[in-house]
This record gives sequence, C-alpha cells and structure tokens, in this order.
Amino acid sequence: MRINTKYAQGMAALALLVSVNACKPKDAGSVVSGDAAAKVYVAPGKYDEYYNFVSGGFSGQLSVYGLPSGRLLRVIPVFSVDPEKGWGYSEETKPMLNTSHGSVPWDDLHHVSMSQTNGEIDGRWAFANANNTPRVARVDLKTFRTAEILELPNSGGNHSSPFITENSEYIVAGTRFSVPPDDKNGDVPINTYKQNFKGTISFISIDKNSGNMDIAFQLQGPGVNFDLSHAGKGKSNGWFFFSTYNTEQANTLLEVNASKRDKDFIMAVNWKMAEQLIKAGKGRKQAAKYASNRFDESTHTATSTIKNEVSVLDIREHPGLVYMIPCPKSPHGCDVDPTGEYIVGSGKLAALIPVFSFDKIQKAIADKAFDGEYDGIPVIKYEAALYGEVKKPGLGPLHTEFDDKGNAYTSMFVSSEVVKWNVKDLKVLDRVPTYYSVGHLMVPGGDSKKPTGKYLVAYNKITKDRYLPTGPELSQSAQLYDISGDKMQLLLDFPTIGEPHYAQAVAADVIKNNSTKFFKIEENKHPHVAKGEKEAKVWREGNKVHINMTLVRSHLTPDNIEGIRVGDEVYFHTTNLEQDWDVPHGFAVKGALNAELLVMPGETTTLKWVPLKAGMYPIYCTDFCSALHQEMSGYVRVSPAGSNVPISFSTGTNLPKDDTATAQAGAVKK
Ligand code: K7E
Ligand code: CUA
Repeated sequence: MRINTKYAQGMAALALLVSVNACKPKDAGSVVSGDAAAKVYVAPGKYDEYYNFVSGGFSGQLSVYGLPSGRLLRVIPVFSVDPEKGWGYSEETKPMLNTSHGSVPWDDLHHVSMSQTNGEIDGRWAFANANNTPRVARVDLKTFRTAEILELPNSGGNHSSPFITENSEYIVAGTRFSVPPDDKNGDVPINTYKQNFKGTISFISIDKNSGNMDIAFQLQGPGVNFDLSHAGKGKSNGWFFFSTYNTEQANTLLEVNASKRDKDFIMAVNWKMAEQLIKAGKGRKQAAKYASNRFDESTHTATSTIKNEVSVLDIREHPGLVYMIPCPKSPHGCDVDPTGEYIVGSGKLAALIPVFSFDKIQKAIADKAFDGEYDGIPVIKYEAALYGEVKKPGLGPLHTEFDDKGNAYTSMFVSSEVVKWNVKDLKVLDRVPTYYSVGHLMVPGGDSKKPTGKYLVAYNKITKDRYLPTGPELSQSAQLYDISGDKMQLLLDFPTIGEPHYAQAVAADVIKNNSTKFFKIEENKHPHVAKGEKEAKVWREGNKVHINMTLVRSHLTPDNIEGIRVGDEVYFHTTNLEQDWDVPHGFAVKGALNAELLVMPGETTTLKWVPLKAGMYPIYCTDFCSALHQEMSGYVRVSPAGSNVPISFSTGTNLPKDDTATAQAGAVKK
C-alpha cells in the first residue's frame, strides 16, 4: 500500500497535537493544608473582602462571587436572556439584545475588564465581550445591571476584548475570526482567505461621565486571528499589545495548518498615534451597520439605535502605527506587568515564556532592527525586543497575572498548574497543581498598576472527580490560592456558572457603598408609570390593551380585569411602589409565551401577553414578598374576539352583588 505522504504528515502533526490535550496531574489530591478553612471562613452575616466578577463563557452571563468565601452573590444577565429576571423578555429590556441581525438572545462571554482611573480599578463599570455575534457590554456597578451593549461591525468572534486603557479612554476589541469587511462582498470562496479576509480591531471610546460607548475608530490589518490583548501602562501607556495566531492565514484544519510557523506575532499598536490620525481626518469613512443599545435608568427603558458608519485606518497606509514582534508558537495571553515595561506572551504550544521589554521595543523601532515585513508591517527582530525567556515553566502556558511584589503567575493548561516566577530574573519560584486544566487566572488588580498580593484564583475547565457526579455534564470550577507567602497554598474550590474565562476582582469597599438600594419613585419617568394605586388604569387602543398596574405588599392594583379579548395585545406595565431595599415583586400570567417580570422598588417594567383562548387567567406575584405573598394575585377574564364585555378593572370592590357581609368585610379590609 502506498502511503499518502501528505496524509502521513498530517497524522504526525495530529499526534503531536494530541499531547496538548489537558491531562490530570498525578498527585490529584484533595488535601488542603492546615489553616485553609480558617482563611476562607467568612462568618454568617459577615461580608467578603473582595467582589469577584467572573465571565460565564457560553452562559453569556457574568457572575459575582465573594472572596475568599467563594459564595455566589449574583448572576448578572448580559448577553443571554434570563427568564428569572425578565432580561430580554420585558418590553423595556428587549432592545438590549438587538443587533444588525435582529434580536440575538445568547452569546459567549469570555473576558471582563473593570474601569480604571490612573491604572487602578475604580469600581464604576465592568465591561464584557461577546465572542459569537461581536458585541461589548457595560455593566453599571451601582445597579449590577447591564447598561449598554454595542455591536461591532467588520468582525467575527470578538475575542481579544474588552481590555481597557489605564484611564478608561478606550476598550479594544480584536476580531478572532478574520472576515471580509462588511462593505465588501463576503460571498467569496473560503479559500480566498489570503486575498479577501481582513483582521479588524475596534477602539471603543468610553464617555468619562456616562460611560457610554462608541466606536472611535477601527484598524484594518492582515487577516489573522487576534487572540488576546492588554493595554500598555505607565511608560507604555499609549500602546496596545495583541497576540495573534494563524499568521499562516489558513482557512481549514487550523489545529494543524495554523500551527506550522515557529513564531506568530504580538502586534504592538501605537493608539495615541491612531487617535491623532483620526483627529487629523485620516480615517476612511466606511459604511457599516451595527446596533448601539442603551438602558435609560430614568425611564427604566432601553433604546436600540442602528448606526451606519465607522472610521477606518488601514494599518498599511500609516507607517509607525503598528509593529509585529515574533512570539513563539500561537500565543494566547498577552499580559503587561504593573510597571508597563514587560510584555509577556504565552505561546500555548511553546516550551518557554518570552518576556519582551517595552524599552527595547522602542529602541528596536528607532534603530530599525527589523526582520522584514508581514503584510506591509515591520517585524521587529525577536532578540531586539526580547528581555528574556522563562525556561521550562510547564506545559501549555495561557495567561499571566502579577502581584505587588514583582512576581508573575502563569496558568499552564496542559500540565494543570499555576507557576510563579520573578519578573526581573525570570526564575521559576514555585508551582502548584490545579484541578484541572486551568485557563485564566486572576489576582485582584492583577492586570492593573496596583495589584494586590493576597489571593489568586484559577479558573479551571474540567472537574472530573472534584464534585458529586451530576450526569454527563459537570460544573467547571474556580480555585482560590493564598499567595501571600513564598509558597502558594490551595485554600478552596467552588463550582462556577457556565465556563469561566477571565475575571476581575476589587476590594469590596470600592463598590459596596455606591450600590443602589432602590429606584426613587418620584424620579421614575417611564411613560406608563403609576406612582400610586389611584393612577392604576386599564384602557383599550384598538386591539392593544394597556394596564398601568401597581405592586405593593400584598396586592396588585388592579387585581380584577375584564374586557380583554382573544388576540388582544395586552401590556402589563407594572410599577413596584415599594421604597425600601430588597422588596422586589414579581409578575406572571398563565400561558404567557415569555417569562416573569421581576420588578425592583420604584421601577416600571412591562410584560406583553397575547391570549389565544377565552377563559380565566390567574396573575400573581412570583417573589415571596410578605406573609401574605400567596394572596398577592388576581384574575384576568378573556372573552372571545368581537365580544362586547366592556373593559373594567378594580381591586377590592368587585364583589358578589348579593353578599353584603362580604361587601362589608371587604370595605373594612380596605
Ligand atoms: Cu478562555 Cu480568555 Cu477566551 Cu484563555 S480565553 S482560557
Ligand atoms: Cu409581591 Cu409576592
């Protein structure tokens, strides 16, 4: 039999790559030493030291844990609908998930960046990326709610996002999958990747006061995969660094074809220069269609606006804007140390970790120490940019975070461990196993100018044998380590929601005192607010019926509604009249094809319902709000289409005509 050489080569490459699959360390123990329990014990009624905002991966949401306890405090719905909170189901939140493709009810959230002032986390906003239908979101940390979602044109797979500059001027979004630009014909053969596909990076401006996002400009570069990024800081503020892979520009079987080159690149972008080029009018206006969705807290309502243009800078037309730095073997994480001098590339197939020097990069640029070009972009000589290499750190380095003592911590996916090394002398100082297959890791403030040095959390992919079996799908996990001493110490592990990727954490004090307790009813500008029960009403406009309803312990006003007809579009505009912390009411109606509403004190939220059958429909509060919560209910009568039952509504007065005793009892109660 003749052996197909190409096939044999392919198989050899595959065999090599199989070894990069995750493996379980041999000493997969469950023992935590001595005082671990005391270190994570937060007594009932006591607060945690840190808020930890953890990406939910394919859940599309962001979860909030307390550290060191690992207690789950909240899941914030971001890109995925959440029937629990009515997110994406209420009329007010539906526009948040609008895109140029229509409503997209799910996404894949990988990274979180908290806003910074002078390189320190300031606790105002958390930004998150959508990896599938490219978007970025802003979560308001006063309300712990998603306040804005911005779609990104010319992109496919928004992965190297939403990394932030040290004064929150910009977050970036580099496309993972290069695609033909939106204003070009995308209906081309896939194997014309090299000619037709482009890699776009969006710079998204953030308004200092409102936090509102806009696409300031986009950079259009070669078709490669942008993986991760980080902004420069301190001396390197003004630069952004992106890891790239598939610089082979393969369009099929990437696991082999995008792993051929010995080195890919870290792309260094001079964003201050890009900003000036845009100011000088050098940006090309390009037609593009993308949604900008904002939630207005005074009307409790989101608006979606479709925008039609972006400013684009073609990288090749602006010498000095972008340089390539060779980085071994499909780099993933691209992390900048707290001083801004060292840039760490984590080649997931590399046997070492290269550390680049910002000063040397600047000198190499000045000296033109180049090694040719890549798609018109100067390639800096590897040695000219390199500070040094961390030798034999472990297998499958992915991500690096820093502490306050000049140390770095790198996650090793394949060898399932966290490796601590010194940034100055590049010596490995300690290693500790993770259970298992660590992806991202996080030190509170660990990618800022002011990292802390007490805790590190590893976010792991596989939890076989860690928890009680729950069928074929197991939870993923986070593991907390004490990093205050020379040796790292495992303290705790806890399951996570969805697949955790990146996370951020900040001292609780930075956030907790600004947290909104309730919405002031007198500031509610919702067009359908009822600020008291007297303002509650029901009226018909053609086949639309509007119900301005109030919710208060423990009744709905109105709670008897008649005159609805089959096929009507019924809008329950529910206002929670409570003015106290933690007294939400819920609202649900039998047969509704959407979800419940969960209405916070002072808020107005709307559920749309189209009854399809005549009959009696109970409505009720879904959130156990008082001892008489089970009484917080009512009925909606639905008559056949064309019926002449008039609209009527009431609470407490619609009594049987012949039952005076009941009538009096009702009057007394009222
Ligand atoms: Cu999970 Cu940040 Cu998408 Cu690495 S990426 S693990
Ligand atoms: Cu309101 Cu239960």
